[in-house]
Amino acid sequence: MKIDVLTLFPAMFAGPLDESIVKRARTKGLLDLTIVNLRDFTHDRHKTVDDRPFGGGPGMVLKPEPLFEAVGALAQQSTRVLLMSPAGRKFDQALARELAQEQHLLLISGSYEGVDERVIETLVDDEVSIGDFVLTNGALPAMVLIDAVTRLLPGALGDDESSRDESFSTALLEYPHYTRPAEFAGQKVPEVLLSGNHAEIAQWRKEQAELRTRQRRPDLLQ
Ligand code: 4GS
Repeated sequence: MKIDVLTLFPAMFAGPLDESIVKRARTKGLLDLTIVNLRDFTHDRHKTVDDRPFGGGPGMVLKPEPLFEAVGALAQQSTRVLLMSPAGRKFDQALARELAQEQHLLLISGSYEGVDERVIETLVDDEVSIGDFVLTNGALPAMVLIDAVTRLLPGALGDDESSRDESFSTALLEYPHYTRPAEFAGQKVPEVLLSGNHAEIAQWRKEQAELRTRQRRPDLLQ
């Protein structure tokens, strides 16, 4: 899969995408990721990407010209162009699975008050929100999306990492996990986990996952 990101803050992307599973997916050639500076698509001396909103009001708006030029240069017929925005479709595991099927994603990481509406109408296939809160720009949402999508690419997870994902653990919250020591600061690990009875352990974990989901996230059971 190829993912291009258009951003005003390319330096924000150094780090999160150079570690762990995303790093390995890139090294293996499963993910071809390019961070592109939107300012590279300006032509004036000041590399202007934004301007004041028509009609007045606070904040600045991303100008259409650099975005039209950038998307024109980077997108193919098959490219899915996504704008990270709180006004978008809520990002969830189902959307991550859908996007993991695409050949090419072009993520526009919004900034400031917003993006000229003509960009959204003409260039953007979907707006995507990572949740109902306001961030300073769309770089973190883009990285969240890339992380969730990359781990779904075939071959991205090791056997150990992926087998767990197959089970009910995606539809329900995870059961509680414990490791050694069997007693820590007076708190004991549930006896069943030390029993060696794999059928009973599986049953206990299933019950715990269902209990937790009912108590904490009943919406997941709807
Ligand atoms: C989100 C979000 C976001 C909104 C960008 C204010 C700068 C900012 N983008 N999911 N302007 N939540 N974007 O907060 O996607």
